[in-house]
Amino acid sequence: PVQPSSTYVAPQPSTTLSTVVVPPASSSVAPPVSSSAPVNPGTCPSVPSGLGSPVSNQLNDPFTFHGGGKVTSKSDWTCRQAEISQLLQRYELGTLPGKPSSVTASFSGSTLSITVNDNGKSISFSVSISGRPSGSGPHPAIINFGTLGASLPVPAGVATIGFNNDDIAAQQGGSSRGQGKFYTLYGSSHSAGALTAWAWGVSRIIDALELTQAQTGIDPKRIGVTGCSRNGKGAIVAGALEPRIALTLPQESGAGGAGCWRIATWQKSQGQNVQDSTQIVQENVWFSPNFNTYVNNVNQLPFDHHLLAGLIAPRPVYIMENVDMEWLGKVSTYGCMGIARKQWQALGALDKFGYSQVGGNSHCSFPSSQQGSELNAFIGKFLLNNANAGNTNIFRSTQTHSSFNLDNWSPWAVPTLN
Ligand code: MCU
Repeated sequence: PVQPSSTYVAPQPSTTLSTVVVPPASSSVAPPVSSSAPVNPGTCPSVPSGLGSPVSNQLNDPFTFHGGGKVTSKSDWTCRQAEISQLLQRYELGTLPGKPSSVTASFSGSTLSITVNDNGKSISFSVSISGRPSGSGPHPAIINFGTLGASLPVPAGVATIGFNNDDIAAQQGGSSRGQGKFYTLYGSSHSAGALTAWAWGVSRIIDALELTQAQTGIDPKRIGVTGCSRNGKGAIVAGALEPRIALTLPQESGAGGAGCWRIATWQKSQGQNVQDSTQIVQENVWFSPNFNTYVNNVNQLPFDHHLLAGLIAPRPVYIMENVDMEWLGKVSTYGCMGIARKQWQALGALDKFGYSQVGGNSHCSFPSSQQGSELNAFIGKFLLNNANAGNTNIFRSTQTHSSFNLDNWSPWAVPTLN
């Protein structure tokens, strides 16, 4: 039987209190990295409007604000994350809309149906929840980008939520720009690229899980997100833009995901056949059209993807890459994530950062060498609440990468943030 719908209605100035369903506590706290949070919560420094000085042959300093001040505390870090989110949205990803005016959800069989009203329009989409553990729970779940099962093995005790991300924003080459339900709500010329639109969709799934917890048995505070390749780019961006994601698991996301633009450009100058910013915007609509202005001069960007990953810190992340895939940036993901890791280091959270690069497997077929002591440790510890699930401080590649020096590319100091 169809369960009764639950509705979250964001407080509107004109809405009387009696019609407002109070949002769950978790969503009433302004998330630090979403654009639905105030641009400058509290006492954060204002974000200068310009690009700032170019940064060449190194990655931008996570611990210096765009305006020049130093990040010296955890509360500074929260401000810096809000700033980085804003800069990424401005120059690369496009704008992430804030919380919609209403989200309604119902659960029937294994289908969670979600209706979103915003901007005077309405859309509906649904996700399937498979592998729900027996027992009342609540149980953790992993949102998988794509309609089929996850490319990685989801262990028992964890449900899988199949998210048809292409339904929210198409990714069928340049001519698919502005197609999908996100653009039905916000207009086909909205600045958001597909990655941002998908992150918005993930947020709506979590809104719906918060509303239907009694029916689904899924714990909205223990939600992981995964996807492989282009959908791995989606997973890392969702983890970055949605602070309610408890575990981010991007698989072989490569260029535009765990890779850094500057490192790919440098690899290309060394004659390597790696996907770079100039090529990626011609292949597909993952990024905002705003990004086109910068793809020929990525040194101008006040960020790179180590800072995209840093929006997740100190939440847990486990990044899987393939050492055989030069096109996907075997060096650019190694370097980018090796430097991203310093943000977890500054926060005393190295046990929540994993980067693992192995080979011998074809693209998106999960290698068993990453399963027992790595993936299962992350899922066990951070979704199944098993503190003894294993070591989750991982940084490894089966290749030496002697041509790339992590410290030369990150000459800035790493503070201890308290
Ligand atoms: C790794 O993601 C992409 C890559 O960016 C593209 O250049 C390539 O065409 O496709 C990859 C992918 O999504 O493979 C399924």
